[in-house]
Amino acid sequence: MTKLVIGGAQMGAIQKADSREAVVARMIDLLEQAAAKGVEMLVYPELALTTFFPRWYMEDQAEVDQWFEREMPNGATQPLFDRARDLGIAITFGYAELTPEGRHFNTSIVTDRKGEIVGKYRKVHLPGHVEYDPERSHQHLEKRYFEPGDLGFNVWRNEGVIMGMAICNDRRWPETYRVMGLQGVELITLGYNTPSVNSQMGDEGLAKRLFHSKLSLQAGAYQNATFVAGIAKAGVEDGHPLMGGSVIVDPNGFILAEASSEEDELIFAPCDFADCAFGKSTIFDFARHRRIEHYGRITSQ
Ligand code: CDT
Repeated sequence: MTKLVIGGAQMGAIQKADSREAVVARMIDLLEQAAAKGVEMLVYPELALTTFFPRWYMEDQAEVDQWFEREMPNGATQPLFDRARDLGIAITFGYAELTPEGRHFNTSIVTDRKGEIVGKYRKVHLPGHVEYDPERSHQHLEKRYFEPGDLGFNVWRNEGVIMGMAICNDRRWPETYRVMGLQGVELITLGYNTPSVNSQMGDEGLAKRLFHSKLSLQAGAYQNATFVAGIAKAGVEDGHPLMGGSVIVDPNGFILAEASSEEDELIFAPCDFADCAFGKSTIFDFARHRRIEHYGRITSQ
């Protein structure tokens, strides 16, 4: 069974005016810090290369498309792939993907330790709304700019570990974890951009939002006997705050490492993937204990 040191590269704010090159330089700095700690796989946030642009209402498609990547790697991100390969660190990060057919997805990729992309995921659960909503304190227009992912929740055997990806709002849905759990997943990586305030309930409070994030990640880990790394983009982006709270969770649901800031910050934890076996072979042995004859409503409505 494999052991890997898993790192989380929480990122602080990215302003609208920040170039891809400047952001990639920050990502490489976090990669160097990770290498110094012996990290073998590093997890970056959702939409890691840009500001969280779905907060901005745009009508001009050319303006929207400037936030999207047409290929991966590309000129701006190649230095990150090169340095990761040189350091022998597998990486996963999120970005906005514009396909050759003109389709728009909120995407993440994962590489092996040689810098080769081995998996791609496109965000399934898109929160927010399509049109400008004057009732909200801020906009969350993911449903306007992306279509729901079309690849499902796949897993890959990468560096000896069965890995899968999810993105931000996916963490709040038990189906996300279970579909990967049914494929034997041992590590789920997930990046997020979560506003610190609820656009429809201003006084909700940061503590409650952090609690719900951890509750989801920890429950998903425990109920599927898998490690989970949930990594934030945090900080104040052009006046709009995003929460931190990045965590690495073990298959018992315990937090192994947790970020303390809303800045660029490395967290890491040595993970022994043999620790997934007990839960998967006992209380969460799905083949023995699930009662799927009672689960039909989950997919029929
Ligand atoms: N990026 C993302 O999915 N954020 C959502 C915010 C939901 S509020 C519309 C999240 O679940 O954290």
